[in-house]
Amino acid sequence: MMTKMKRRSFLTLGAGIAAGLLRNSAQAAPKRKGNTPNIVLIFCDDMGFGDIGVNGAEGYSTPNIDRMAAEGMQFRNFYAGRSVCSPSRASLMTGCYPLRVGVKNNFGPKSRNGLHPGEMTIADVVKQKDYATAMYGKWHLGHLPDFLPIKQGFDEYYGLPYSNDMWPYHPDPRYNFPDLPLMEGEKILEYNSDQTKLTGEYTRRTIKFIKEHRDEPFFIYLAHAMPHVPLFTSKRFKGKTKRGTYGDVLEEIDWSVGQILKTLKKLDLDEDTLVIFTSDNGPWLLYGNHGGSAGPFREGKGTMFEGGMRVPCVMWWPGKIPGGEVCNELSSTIDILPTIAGLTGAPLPERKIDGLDIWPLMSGKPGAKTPHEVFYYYFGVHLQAVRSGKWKLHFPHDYNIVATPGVDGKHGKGAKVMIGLSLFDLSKDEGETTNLADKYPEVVSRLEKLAEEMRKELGDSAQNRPGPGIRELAWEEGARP
Ligand SMILES: [Ca+2]
Repeated sequence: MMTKMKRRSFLTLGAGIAAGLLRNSAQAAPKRKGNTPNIVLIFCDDMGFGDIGVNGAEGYSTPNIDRMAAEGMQFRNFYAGRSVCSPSRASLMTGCYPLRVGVKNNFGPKSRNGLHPGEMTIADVVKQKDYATAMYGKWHLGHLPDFLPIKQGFDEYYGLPYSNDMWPYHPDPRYNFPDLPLMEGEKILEYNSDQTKLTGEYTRRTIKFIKEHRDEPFFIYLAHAMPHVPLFTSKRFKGKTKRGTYGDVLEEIDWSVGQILKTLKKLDLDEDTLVIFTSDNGPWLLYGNHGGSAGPFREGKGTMFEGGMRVPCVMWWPGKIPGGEVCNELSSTIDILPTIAGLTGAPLPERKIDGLDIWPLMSGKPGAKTPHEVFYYYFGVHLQAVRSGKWKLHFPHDYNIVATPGVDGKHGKGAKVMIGLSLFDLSKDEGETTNLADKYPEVVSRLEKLAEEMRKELGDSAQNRPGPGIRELAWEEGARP
Protein backbone atom coordinates (compact mmCIF):
# COMPACT_ATOMS: atom_id res chain seq x y z
CA MET A 1 0.00 0.00 0.00
CA MET A 2 1.04 3.52 -0.60
CA THR A 3 2.03 5.78 2.22
CA LYS A 4 -0.78 8.16 2.94
CA MET A 5 -0.54 11.61 4.33
CA LYS A 6 -2.77 14.60 4.61
CA ARG A 7 -1.66 16.69 1.71
CA ARG A 8 -4.07 19.47 2.47
CA SER A 9 -2.55 20.11 5.86
CA PHE A 10 0.76 20.81 4.13
CA LEU A 11 -0.81 23.28 1.81
CA THR A 12 -2.34 25.21 4.67
CA LEU A 13 0.54 25.05 7.15
CA GLY A 14 3.59 27.24 7.01
CA ALA A 15 6.60 25.72 5.27
CA GLY A 16 8.63 25.63 8.49
CA ILE A 17 5.96 23.79 10.45
CA ALA A 18 5.47 21.41 7.54
CA ALA A 19 9.19 20.71 7.42
CA GLY A 20 9.11 20.04 11.17
CA LEU A 21 6.26 17.60 10.71
CA LEU A 22 8.23 15.91 7.98
CA ARG A 23 11.19 15.40 10.28
CA ASN A 24 8.93 14.10 13.04
CA SER A 25 7.23 11.51 10.92
CA ALA A 26 9.22 8.59 9.60
CA GLN A 27 6.79 7.89 6.78
CA ALA A 28 5.97 11.47 5.86
CA ALA A 29 7.45 11.81 2.41
CA PRO A 30 5.05 13.81 0.29
CA LYS A 31 3.66 11.49 -2.36
CA ARG A 32 3.06 14.34 -4.71
CA LYS A 33 5.36 17.09 -5.82
CA GLY A 34 4.94 19.71 -8.45
CA ASN A 35 2.19 19.60 -10.98
CA THR A 36 1.32 15.92 -11.27
CA PRO A 37 -2.46 16.09 -11.31
CA ASN A 38 -5.25 13.80 -10.31
CA ILE A 39 -7.36 13.02 -13.35
CA VAL A 40 -11.11 12.55 -13.60
CA LEU A 41 -12.19 11.56 -17.10
CA ILE A 42 -15.95 11.77 -17.61
CA PHE A 43 -17.06 10.01 -20.78
CA CYS A 44 -20.72 10.15 -21.83
CA ASP A 45 -22.33 7.73 -24.25
CA ASP A 46 -23.95 9.08 -27.44
CA MET A 47 -24.02 12.66 -26.17
CA GLY A 48 -24.04 15.02 -29.14
CA PHE A 49 -22.06 18.21 -29.63
CA GLY A 50 -25.21 20.29 -29.19
CA ASP A 51 -26.32 18.62 -25.97
CA ILE A 52 -24.65 20.98 -23.49
CA GLY A 53 -25.78 24.49 -22.63
CA VAL A 54 -22.70 26.26 -23.99
CA ASN A 55 -23.30 24.56 -27.35
CA GLY A 56 -26.95 25.60 -27.52
CA ALA A 57 -28.91 22.81 -25.79
CA GLU A 58 -32.61 23.64 -25.59
CA GLY A 59 -35.42 22.56 -23.29
CA TYR A 60 -33.19 21.77 -20.33
CA SER A 61 -30.08 23.23 -18.73
CA THR A 62 -26.57 22.08 -17.85
CA PRO A 63 -25.37 24.78 -15.41
CA ASN A 64 -22.53 22.69 -13.95
CA ILE A 65 -21.03 21.74 -17.32
CA ASP A 66 -21.47 25.34 -18.45
CA ARG A 67 -19.68 26.59 -15.33
CA MET A 68 -16.95 24.02 -15.96
CA ALA A 69 -16.55 25.61 -19.41
CA ALA A 70 -16.53 29.11 -17.91
CA GLU A 71 -13.81 28.08 -15.46
CA GLY A 72 -12.01 25.91 -18.00
CA MET A 73 -11.55 25.45 -21.73
CA GLN A 74 -13.98 24.23 -24.30
CA PHE A 75 -12.67 22.32 -27.33
CA ARG A 76 -14.73 22.93 -30.43
CA ASN A 77 -12.77 20.77 -32.88
CA PHE A 78 -12.47 17.71 -30.69
CA TYR A 79 -12.90 14.27 -32.26
CA ALA A 80 -13.83 10.82 -31.08
CA GLY A 81 -11.68 8.07 -32.58
CA ARG A 82 -14.77 6.64 -34.27
CA SER A 83 -18.49 7.35 -34.18
CA VAL A 84 -19.53 4.14 -32.40
CA CYS A 85 -18.91 2.86 -28.88
CA SER A 86 -16.18 0.17 -28.74
CA PRO A 87 -13.82 1.64 -31.35
CA SER A 88 -14.20 5.10 -29.79
CA ARG A 89 -13.38 3.71 -26.33
CA ALA A 90 -10.39 1.81 -27.74
CA SER A 91 -9.08 5.15 -29.04
CA LEU A 92 -9.57 6.92 -25.75
CA MET A 93 -7.94 4.17 -23.71
CA THR A 94 -4.94 3.53 -25.99
CA GLY A 95 -4.24 6.84 -27.76
CA CYS A 96 -4.55 5.05 -31.11
CA TYR A 97 -6.89 5.02 -34.05
CA PRO A 98 -9.19 2.11 -33.19
CA LEU A 99 -8.10 0.15 -36.27
CA ARG A 100 -4.47 0.21 -35.13
CA VAL A 101 -5.40 -1.77 -32.00
CA GLY A 102 -7.66 -4.08 -34.02
CA VAL A 103 -11.01 -2.74 -32.80
CA LYS A 104 -13.02 -2.65 -36.03
CA ASN A 105 -16.53 -2.99 -34.61
CA ASN A 106 -18.56 -2.99 -31.42
CA PHE A 107 -18.14 -5.84 -29.00
CA GLY A 108 -21.28 -7.56 -27.74
CA PRO A 109 -22.45 -10.29 -25.35
CA LYS A 110 -21.34 -12.97 -27.82
CA SER A 111 -17.84 -11.58 -28.42
CA ARG A 112 -15.07 -14.00 -27.47
CA ASN A 113 -12.38 -11.33 -27.82
CA GLY A 114 -11.35 -7.97 -26.46
CA LEU A 115 -8.76 -5.21 -26.51
CA HIS A 116 -5.40 -6.95 -26.21
CA PRO A 117 -4.09 -6.87 -22.62
CA GLY A 118 -0.70 -6.06 -24.13
CA GLU A 119 -2.06 -2.66 -25.18
CA MET A 120 -1.27 0.05 -22.69
CA THR A 121 -4.32 1.98 -21.47
CA ILE A 122 -4.31 5.37 -19.75
CA ALA A 123 -4.64 3.44 -16.47
CA ASP A 124 -1.52 1.41 -17.31
CA VAL A 125 0.31 4.61 -18.15
CA VAL A 126 -0.41 6.32 -14.82
CA LYS A 127 0.18 3.07 -12.90
CA GLN A 128 3.84 3.56 -13.82
CA LYS A 129 3.62 6.56 -11.50
CA ASP A 130 1.76 4.73 -8.72
CA TYR A 131 -1.63 6.32 -9.34
CA ALA A 132 -4.70 4.83 -7.69
CA THR A 133 -7.05 3.96 -10.56
CA ALA A 134 -10.76 3.25 -10.83
CA MET A 135 -13.31 2.81 -13.54
CA TYR A 136 -17.06 3.19 -13.11
CA GLY A 137 -19.45 2.60 -15.97
CA LYS A 138 -19.42 1.15 -19.47
CA TRP A 139 -16.23 -0.60 -20.55
CA HIS A 140 -17.14 -2.18 -23.91
CA LEU A 141 -13.66 -3.44 -24.79
CA GLY A 142 -14.35 -7.11 -24.03
CA HIS A 143 -16.54 -8.52 -21.24
CA LEU A 144 -14.73 -11.83 -20.61
CA PRO A 145 -12.51 -12.06 -17.51
CA ASP A 146 -9.22 -11.59 -19.38
CA PHE A 147 -10.33 -8.35 -21.01
CA LEU A 148 -11.96 -6.44 -18.15
CA PRO A 149 -10.70 -3.08 -16.79
CA ILE A 150 -8.94 -4.74 -13.86
CA LYS A 151 -6.72 -6.47 -16.44
CA GLN A 152 -6.03 -3.13 -18.08
CA GLY A 153 -4.56 -1.10 -15.25
CA PHE A 154 -7.61 -0.32 -13.10
CA ASP A 155 -7.56 -1.18 -9.38
CA GLU A 156 -11.35 -1.07 -9.22
CA TYR A 157 -14.20 -1.59 -11.64
CA TYR A 158 -17.94 -1.30 -11.25
CA GLY A 159 -20.37 -1.07 -14.14
CA LEU A 160 -21.83 -2.56 -17.30
CA PRO A 161 -19.33 -4.45 -19.48
CA TYR A 162 -21.05 -3.29 -22.70
CA SER A 163 -24.01 -1.19 -23.87
CA ASN A 164 -27.07 -0.71 -21.70
CA ASP A 165 -29.39 -1.66 -24.58
CA MET A 166 -27.77 -5.09 -24.99
CA TRP A 167 -30.38 -6.74 -22.78
CA PRO A 168 -33.60 -8.71 -23.18
CA TYR A 169 -35.74 -5.53 -23.24
CA HIS A 170 -34.28 -4.17 -26.48
CA PRO A 171 -37.16 -2.69 -28.53
CA ASP A 172 -36.23 -4.90 -31.50
CA PRO A 173 -36.71 -8.52 -30.32
CA ARG A 174 -34.66 -9.83 -33.25
CA TYR A 175 -31.52 -8.95 -31.32
CA ASN A 176 -32.39 -11.54 -28.69
CA PHE A 177 -29.79 -10.22 -26.22
CA PRO A 178 -29.06 -12.23 -23.07
CA ASP A 179 -29.36 -10.84 -19.54
CA LEU A 180 -27.19 -7.76 -18.97
CA PRO A 181 -24.65 -8.15 -16.16
CA LEU A 182 -23.67 -5.48 -13.65
CA MET A 183 -20.11 -6.18 -12.58
CA GLU A 184 -17.73 -5.39 -9.78
CA GLY A 185 -14.16 -6.39 -10.57
CA GLU A 186 -14.58 -9.76 -12.29
CA LYS A 187 -17.73 -10.62 -10.39
CA ILE A 188 -21.26 -10.41 -11.75
CA LEU A 189 -23.35 -8.72 -9.06
CA GLU A 190 -26.75 -9.06 -10.74
CA TYR A 191 -28.50 -9.05 -14.10
CA ASN A 192 -30.78 -6.51 -15.77
CA SER A 193 -30.21 -3.90 -13.07
CA ASP A 194 -32.52 -1.02 -12.35
CA GLN A 195 -30.98 1.51 -14.72
CA THR A 196 -32.59 4.47 -12.96
CA LYS A 197 -29.83 4.04 -10.36
CA LEU A 198 -26.80 3.93 -12.64
CA THR A 199 -25.90 7.62 -12.93
CA GLY A 200 -26.34 8.13 -9.18
CA GLU A 201 -24.35 5.04 -8.20
CA TYR A 202 -21.47 5.78 -10.59
CA THR A 203 -21.33 9.29 -9.15
CA ARG A 204 -21.47 8.08 -5.55
CA ARG A 205 -18.57 5.69 -6.16
CA THR A 206 -16.55 8.37 -7.94
CA ILE A 207 -16.91 10.72 -4.98
CA LYS A 208 -16.09 7.94 -2.51
CA PHE A 209 -12.92 7.11 -4.45
CA ILE A 210 -11.86 10.78 -4.52
CA LYS A 211 -12.33 11.02 -0.75
CA GLU A 212 -10.49 7.77 -0.06
CA HIS A 213 -7.54 8.68 -2.29
CA ARG A 214 -7.32 12.39 -1.63
CA ASP A 215 -3.75 12.03 -0.38
CA GLU A 216 -2.28 10.20 -3.34
CA PRO A 217 -2.55 10.76 -7.07
CA PHE A 218 -5.61 9.14 -8.63
CA PHE A 219 -7.17 8.54 -12.03
CA ILE A 220 -10.89 7.91 -12.34
CA TYR A 221 -12.54 6.94 -15.61
CA LEU A 222 -16.28 7.59 -15.24
CA ALA A 223 -18.01 6.23 -18.34
CA HIS A 224 -21.72 6.97 -17.98
CA ALA A 225 -24.26 4.58 -19.47
CA MET A 226 -26.34 7.64 -20.37
CA PRO A 227 -27.57 9.24 -22.58
CA HIS A 228 -27.41 6.01 -24.62
CA VAL A 229 -30.86 4.43 -25.04
CA PRO A 230 -32.73 3.07 -23.14
CA LEU A 231 -32.86 6.33 -21.19
CA PHE A 232 -33.32 6.28 -17.43
CA THR A 233 -33.06 8.85 -14.67
CA SER A 234 -33.51 8.65 -10.94
CA LYS A 235 -36.89 9.75 -9.61
CA ARG A 236 -35.55 13.19 -8.67
CA PHE A 237 -34.95 14.11 -12.32
CA LYS A 238 -37.88 12.35 -13.96
CA GLY A 239 -40.28 14.61 -15.83
CA LYS A 240 -38.39 17.78 -14.96
CA THR A 241 -37.55 19.22 -18.37
CA LYS A 242 -39.37 20.49 -21.43
CA ARG A 243 -37.16 18.27 -23.58
CA GLY A 244 -38.65 15.12 -22.04
CA THR A 245 -36.67 12.08 -20.91
CA TYR A 246 -33.56 13.03 -22.88
CA GLY A 247 -33.41 16.43 -21.14
CA ASP A 248 -34.03 14.80 -17.74
CA VAL A 249 -31.11 12.43 -18.36
CA LEU A 250 -28.82 15.31 -19.33
CA GLU A 251 -29.78 17.23 -16.20
CA GLU A 252 -28.83 14.22 -14.05
CA ILE A 253 -25.46 13.93 -15.81
CA ASP A 254 -24.98 17.65 -15.24
CA TRP A 255 -25.85 17.17 -11.55
CA SER A 256 -23.19 14.43 -11.42
CA VAL A 257 -20.57 16.79 -12.86
CA GLY A 258 -21.57 19.36 -10.23
CA GLN A 259 -21.20 16.85 -7.39
CA ILE A 260 -17.71 15.87 -8.56
CA LEU A 261 -16.47 19.45 -8.94
CA LYS A 262 -17.99 20.38 -5.59
CA THR A 263 -16.20 17.46 -3.91
CA LEU A 264 -12.86 18.45 -5.44
CA LYS A 265 -13.29 22.04 -4.26
CA LYS A 266 -14.37 20.99 -0.78
CA LEU A 267 -11.33 18.74 -0.40
CA ASP A 268 -9.08 21.49 -1.70
CA LEU A 269 -8.12 19.27 -4.62
CA ASP A 270 -9.43 21.48 -7.41
CA GLU A 271 -6.03 22.97 -8.25
CA ASP A 272 -4.53 19.47 -8.26
CA THR A 273 -7.08 17.83 -10.51
CA LEU A 274 -7.63 17.79 -14.25
CA VAL A 275 -11.26 17.05 -15.13
CA ILE A 276 -12.13 16.18 -18.72
CA PHE A 277 -15.76 15.95 -19.84
CA THR A 278 -16.53 14.50 -23.26
CA SER A 279 -18.49 11.86 -25.19
CA ASP A 280 -17.78 8.71 -27.20
CA ASN A 281 -19.65 9.70 -30.37
CA GLY A 282 -22.36 11.95 -31.75
CA PRO A 283 -26.11 11.61 -31.16
CA TRP A 284 -28.08 8.50 -32.14
CA LEU A 285 -30.49 10.35 -34.42
CA LEU A 286 -32.38 7.16 -35.31
CA TYR A 287 -34.01 7.38 -31.88
CA GLY A 288 -35.65 10.76 -32.55
CA ASN A 289 -36.65 12.41 -29.27
CA HIS A 290 -34.53 9.88 -27.31
CA GLY A 291 -31.42 10.88 -29.24
CA GLY A 292 -29.36 14.05 -28.85
CA SER A 293 -28.31 16.92 -31.08
CA ALA A 294 -25.24 17.31 -33.25
CA GLY A 295 -25.61 21.11 -33.10
CA PRO A 296 -24.46 22.67 -36.37
CA PHE A 297 -22.93 19.47 -37.72
CA ARG A 298 -24.17 17.04 -40.37
CA GLU A 299 -25.55 13.60 -39.41
CA GLY A 300 -24.72 11.76 -36.16
CA LYS A 301 -23.59 8.52 -34.57
CA GLY A 302 -22.30 5.85 -36.92
CA THR A 303 -21.31 8.25 -39.69
CA MET A 304 -18.02 9.90 -40.59
CA PHE A 305 -19.63 13.31 -40.86
CA GLU A 306 -18.78 15.86 -38.19
CA GLY A 307 -22.03 15.13 -36.34
CA GLY A 308 -20.83 11.60 -35.64
CA MET A 309 -17.21 12.36 -34.89
CA ARG A 310 -17.09 15.78 -33.26
CA VAL A 311 -18.00 15.55 -29.60
CA PRO A 312 -18.52 18.10 -26.84
CA CYS A 313 -15.37 18.53 -24.76
CA VAL A 314 -14.62 20.66 -21.72
CA MET A 315 -11.37 20.55 -19.75
CA TRP A 316 -11.02 22.03 -16.26
CA TRP A 317 -8.02 22.49 -14.02
CA PRO A 318 -8.14 25.77 -12.07
CA GLY A 319 -4.83 27.61 -12.17
CA LYS A 320 -3.46 25.51 -15.01
CA ILE A 321 -6.09 25.63 -17.76
CA PRO A 322 -7.25 29.20 -18.43
CA GLY A 323 -10.93 29.89 -17.77
CA GLY A 324 -13.60 30.77 -20.30
CA GLU A 325 -11.57 29.99 -23.40
CA VAL A 326 -12.58 28.14 -26.53
CA CYS A 327 -9.96 26.15 -28.43
CA ASN A 328 -10.63 25.77 -32.14
CA GLU A 329 -7.56 23.70 -32.94
CA LEU A 330 -8.05 20.07 -33.97
CA SER A 331 -7.61 17.58 -31.14
CA SER A 332 -9.02 14.19 -30.27
CA THR A 333 -9.58 11.57 -27.61
CA ILE A 334 -6.44 9.87 -29.00
CA ASP A 335 -4.47 12.79 -27.55
CA ILE A 336 -5.58 12.26 -23.97
CA LEU A 337 -3.20 9.35 -23.24
CA PRO A 338 -0.01 11.06 -24.45
CA THR A 339 -1.03 14.33 -22.77
CA ILE A 340 -1.56 12.55 -19.45
CA ALA A 341 1.76 10.75 -19.91
CA GLY A 342 3.39 14.15 -20.35
CA LEU A 343 1.66 15.66 -17.31
CA THR A 344 2.50 12.75 -15.03
CA GLY A 345 6.01 12.16 -16.34
CA ALA A 346 5.07 8.57 -17.19
CA PRO A 347 6.76 6.85 -20.15
CA LEU A 348 4.66 6.45 -23.29
CA PRO A 349 3.66 2.96 -24.47
CA GLU A 350 6.38 1.18 -26.44
CA ARG A 351 3.89 0.23 -29.15
CA LYS A 352 3.18 2.93 -31.72
CA ILE A 353 0.36 5.34 -30.90
CA ASP A 354 -1.36 8.03 -32.98
CA GLY A 355 -2.21 10.64 -30.35
CA LEU A 356 -0.03 13.63 -29.53
CA ASP A 357 0.49 15.81 -26.49
CA ILE A 358 -1.99 18.72 -26.55
CA TRP A 359 -0.91 20.37 -23.31
CA PRO A 360 0.16 23.52 -25.21
CA LEU A 361 -3.48 23.88 -26.36
CA MET A 362 -4.94 23.03 -22.95
CA SER A 363 -2.67 25.43 -21.08
CA GLY A 364 -3.50 28.24 -23.48
CA LYS A 365 0.06 28.71 -24.73
CA PRO A 366 -0.06 31.74 -27.06
CA GLY A 367 -0.07 30.73 -30.70
CA ALA A 368 -0.33 26.99 -29.93
CA LYS A 369 -1.43 24.96 -32.94
CA THR A 370 -2.80 21.47 -33.33
CA PRO A 371 0.01 18.89 -33.41
CA HIS A 372 -1.90 16.95 -36.10
CA GLU A 373 -1.15 17.67 -39.73
CA VAL A 374 -3.88 15.20 -40.59
CA PHE A 375 -6.74 13.35 -38.92
CA TYR A 376 -8.09 10.08 -40.32
CA TYR A 377 -11.72 8.95 -40.33
CA TYR A 378 -11.66 5.15 -40.49
CA PHE A 379 -15.03 3.40 -40.59
CA GLY A 380 -13.84 -0.05 -39.54
CA VAL A 381 -11.26 -0.93 -42.20
CA HIS A 382 -12.55 1.68 -44.66
CA LEU A 383 -10.81 5.05 -44.82
CA GLN A 384 -13.81 7.27 -45.51
CA ALA A 385 -12.36 10.76 -44.96
CA VAL A 386 -9.30 12.77 -43.98
CA ARG A 387 -8.95 16.24 -42.51
CA SER A 388 -5.98 18.57 -42.69
CA GLY A 389 -6.31 22.14 -41.42
CA LYS A 390 -9.66 23.49 -42.52
CA TRP A 391 -10.08 20.94 -45.32
CA LYS A 392 -11.94 17.66 -45.06
CA LEU A 393 -12.02 15.22 -47.95
CA HIS A 394 -14.59 12.42 -48.09
CA PHE A 395 -13.76 9.50 -50.33
CA PRO A 396 -16.83 7.93 -51.93
CA HIS A 397 -18.73 5.91 -49.30
CA ASP A 398 -22.19 4.96 -48.22
CA TYR A 399 -23.69 6.00 -44.90
CA ASN A 400 -26.91 5.69 -42.96
CA ILE A 401 -29.46 8.45 -42.72
CA VAL A 402 -32.68 8.59 -40.72
CA ALA A 403 -35.67 7.87 -42.95
CA THR A 404 -38.21 7.85 -40.11
CA PRO A 405 -37.09 8.89 -36.63
CA GLY A 406 -38.03 6.72 -33.67
CA VAL A 407 -40.20 7.98 -30.82
CA ASP A 408 -40.02 7.50 -27.03
CA GLY A 409 -37.38 4.78 -27.02
CA LYS A 410 -38.40 2.93 -30.19
CA HIS A 411 -35.82 3.12 -32.93
CA GLY A 412 -36.79 4.50 -36.29
CA LYS A 413 -36.00 3.43 -39.83
CA GLY A 414 -32.71 4.14 -41.53
CA ALA A 415 -31.71 4.22 -45.18
CA LYS A 416 -28.39 3.87 -46.93
CA VAL A 417 -27.22 6.66 -49.24
CA MET A 418 -23.97 7.54 -51.01
CA ILE A 419 -21.62 10.49 -50.99
CA GLY A 420 -19.07 10.84 -53.79
CA LEU A 421 -15.62 12.41 -53.56
CA SER A 422 -16.32 15.63 -51.64
CA LEU A 423 -14.13 18.41 -50.31
CA PHE A 424 -15.46 20.67 -47.55
CA ASP A 425 -13.98 23.83 -46.03
CA LEU A 426 -14.83 23.30 -42.36
CA SER A 427 -13.81 26.86 -41.46
CA LYS A 428 -16.76 28.23 -43.46
CA ASP A 429 -18.93 25.18 -43.88
CA GLU A 430 -18.95 23.10 -40.71
CA GLY A 431 -22.24 21.53 -41.82
CA GLU A 432 -20.45 19.88 -44.81
CA THR A 433 -22.91 21.16 -47.41
CA THR A 434 -20.82 22.57 -50.30
CA ASN A 435 -18.51 20.29 -52.25
CA LEU A 436 -15.43 22.22 -53.42
CA ALA A 437 -13.54 19.25 -54.91
CA ASP A 438 -13.74 20.59 -58.49
CA LYS A 439 -12.67 24.07 -57.43
CA TYR A 440 -9.56 23.02 -55.46
CA PRO A 441 -8.03 19.97 -57.20
CA GLU A 442 -4.61 20.71 -55.64
CA VAL A 443 -6.13 20.45 -52.15
CA VAL A 444 -7.79 17.17 -53.12
CA SER A 445 -4.49 15.74 -54.29
CA ARG A 446 -2.66 16.92 -51.14
CA LEU A 447 -5.26 15.19 -48.94
CA GLU A 448 -5.15 12.09 -51.11
CA LYS A 449 -1.39 11.91 -50.54
CA LEU A 450 -1.92 12.16 -46.78
CA ALA A 451 -4.51 9.37 -47.00
CA GLU A 452 -2.04 7.22 -48.89
CA GLU A 453 0.50 7.54 -46.09
CA MET A 454 -1.88 5.93 -43.62
CA ARG A 455 -3.15 3.32 -46.07
CA LYS A 456 0.38 1.91 -46.12
CA GLU A 457 0.04 1.25 -42.40
CA LEU A 458 -3.62 0.60 -41.68
CA GLY A 459 -4.87 -0.38 -45.14
CA ASP A 460 -8.18 0.51 -46.76
CA SER A 461 -10.97 -1.88 -47.73
CA ALA A 462 -12.07 0.46 -50.54
CA GLN A 463 -8.79 -0.38 -52.30
CA ASN A 464 -8.53 -3.99 -51.04
CA ARG A 465 -5.45 -2.95 -49.11
CA PRO A 466 -4.42 -4.87 -45.98
CA GLY A 467 -3.04 -2.97 -42.99
CA PRO A 468 0.34 -4.26 -41.89
CA GLY A 469 0.26 -1.87 -38.90
CA ILE A 470 -2.99 -3.28 -37.49
CA ARG A 471 -2.41 -5.07 -34.19
CA GLU A 472 -4.38 -8.06 -32.96
CA LEU A 473 -7.21 -8.37 -30.51
CA ALA A 474 -6.90 -10.94 -27.77
CA TRP A 475 -9.14 -14.02 -27.86
CA GLU A 476 -10.56 -16.34 -25.28
CA GLU A 477 -8.61 -19.59 -25.31
CA GLY A 478 -9.68 -21.78 -28.21
CA ALA A 479 -12.00 -19.11 -29.64
CA ARG A 480 -9.73 -17.56 -32.25
CA PRO A 481 -11.37 -18.15 -35.65
CA1 LIG B 1 -21.77 5.47 -27.96
